Amino acid sequence: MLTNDIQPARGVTILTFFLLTGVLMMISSHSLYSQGVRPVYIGNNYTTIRAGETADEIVEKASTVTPSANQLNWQRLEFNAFIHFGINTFTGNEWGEGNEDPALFNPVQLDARQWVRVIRDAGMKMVIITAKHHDGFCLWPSQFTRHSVASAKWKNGKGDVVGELAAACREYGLKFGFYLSPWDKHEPTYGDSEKYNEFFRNQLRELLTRYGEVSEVWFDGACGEGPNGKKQVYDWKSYYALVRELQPGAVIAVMGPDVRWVGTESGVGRATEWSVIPDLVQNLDSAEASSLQFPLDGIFKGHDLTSPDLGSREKLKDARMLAWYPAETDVSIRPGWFYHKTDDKKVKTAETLINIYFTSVGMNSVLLLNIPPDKRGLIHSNDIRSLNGMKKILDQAFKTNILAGAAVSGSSGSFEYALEKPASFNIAMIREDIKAGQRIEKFHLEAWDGKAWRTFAEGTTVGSKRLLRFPVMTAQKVRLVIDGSRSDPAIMDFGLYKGQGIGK
Ligand code: FUL
Repeated sequence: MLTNDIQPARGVTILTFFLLTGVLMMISSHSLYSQGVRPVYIGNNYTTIRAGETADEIVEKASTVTPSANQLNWQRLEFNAFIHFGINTFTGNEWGEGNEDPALFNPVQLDARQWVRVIRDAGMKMVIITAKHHDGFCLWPSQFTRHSVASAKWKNGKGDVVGELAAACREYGLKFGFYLSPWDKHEPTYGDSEKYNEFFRNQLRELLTRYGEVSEVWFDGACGEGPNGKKQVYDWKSYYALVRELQPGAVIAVMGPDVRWVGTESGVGRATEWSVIPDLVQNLDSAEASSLQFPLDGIFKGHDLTSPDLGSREKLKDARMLAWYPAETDVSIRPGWFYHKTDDKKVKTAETLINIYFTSVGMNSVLLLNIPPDKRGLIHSNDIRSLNGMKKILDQAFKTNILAGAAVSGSSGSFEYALEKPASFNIAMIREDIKAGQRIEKFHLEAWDGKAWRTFAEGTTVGSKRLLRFPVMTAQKVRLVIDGSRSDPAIMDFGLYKGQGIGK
């Protein structure tokens, strides 16, 4: 019935158990559902707090905020690729000046199909490319500037990197997205706010209409002075409106209301990561919060949310509004975002990538791993080696859920699993059914040692996915105990695995 739920549940699911045994389902309904039958999942990703609501009522309310359909589809992708590629690849810069000669751009062996194959084989589901970085050089032939591939030596100015990548994504069944830097150090109108906003919307429209389906639009917040010494004032609302009109299934990330930057570029997310965040808006009373489908667009105010605690009870108690605003963890496989030959020996190892996977995907976040193609226009073999190594470890680790087929019993806060014989494991995976909201605040895992229950792992939030690593345990009976929850927990999946080379 929920057509946007694209991920089949794995292993033994607690929800299934409750349905089968007739125990009362623990998911409370929320306002949109109660209005009648809906053919598709819509979500309820925004709510306001009325004067006089108590701290406990606000917490209860937070547990009923759910992802929008776009946010849910995005969250289920789990692991995506970032591609930083452009004039910097040829100058050796991380940030260009905007005055680089476009003729320098000449990736003679460029093969976007190789990128997508490498990315697909590593288990990633979407590719997001820097269509334009801060230097203003466009990887597609924009009709609004000459500072693009159209002025490059590559393919005598007839090439289109964005087009080749979008086609390769379609061919291999991956989603496609783009990063577009509003800050443009080349464009002469930058700083002349109205003129530049028009220019930016024109470029955005090209990208949203020429390349088929777009699943994520990534707006960077960096904003410098224009050549006239004036600071550009971005018209975010008009950018969002264009994305919604032309690609209504895309999420708008970072300087946008759908997806939040996790706050670091290290690959390490928060051990306590709430997807429901208070007070993202500039003016709650604004009448512009009117779009039923995208209620935040008119009032959202983009800013970095980097503090370690964004959504605890303490943060919620004075909230005026609450929204589902999930984290994306962007990190590069190399020291920089762009390719530099001098970094060839500094590519992150498979083991480091595994750690990053556990501290991002395993901490209620989507991982956006940057893999910058080199000057040839290919992903370097050192990067491929690390990615393949990582994939091998992940495939082995998550192949067998030792709880599959186990007998389950329990009550609302404790779920016990009895295996046919003792088994060993060193990873736990827990997933909440976020279509019902994020609720769990604290949990622990116990194993029966023949005489007593012994705690072997614990955590705080769960959300879309929580992964825990611990020294190898052997047991025949284990249980998951929920120690704190904002309302009745709705757990979709619980699994135990034995992984080799998973680190920690
Ligand atoms: C930042 C940019 O300044 C970096 O160059 C990079 O693109 C990163 C993903 O976002 O804001």
